[in-house]
Amino acid sequence: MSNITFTMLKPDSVRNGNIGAILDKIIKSGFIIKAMKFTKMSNEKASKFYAIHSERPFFNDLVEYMTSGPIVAAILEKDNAVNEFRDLIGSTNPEEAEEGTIRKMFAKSISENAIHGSDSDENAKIECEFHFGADEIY
Ligand code: IDP
Ligand code: MG
Repeated sequence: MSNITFTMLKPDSVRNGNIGAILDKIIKSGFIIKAMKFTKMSNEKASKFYAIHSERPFFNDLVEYMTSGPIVAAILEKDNAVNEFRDLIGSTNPEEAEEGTIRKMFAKSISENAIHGSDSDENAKIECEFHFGADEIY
């Protein structure tokens, strides 16, 4: 699955009307959409998704933010997808993100940072399967 990654356009991207612009950038960067849904995560689902951060001081705020409105979840395909997509979204903190990256262009802060991208092939597989059934992937 090294050619697959998982993304979420986070609630601030949906609220601020940036779904179209962000998807356009993703597609023009050569990613192919394999699965996509407009959905809202429950508290339980967001807590499970970010379980690795459960001991961090920002965990409760993170779950509150990620459940504050709908998201767009998607599976994307490209050679070396995980690394290529992390390059496209930029640093976690948009102030440190490179010019032209999605977080530089659309994120307001380190907490509300517009978009998620898997950080490894192993996590990409877990995250894709967390959000999508086999019959939802094309
Ligand atoms: P990533 O999304 O760039 O992989 P992670 O370290 O995995 O960054 O953190 C997950 C999410 O938690 C971030 O995207 C951001 O929404 C939030 N977050 C990370 N670090 C901080 C912080 O220091 N303060 C507040 N929120 C944070
Ligand atoms: Mg991460």
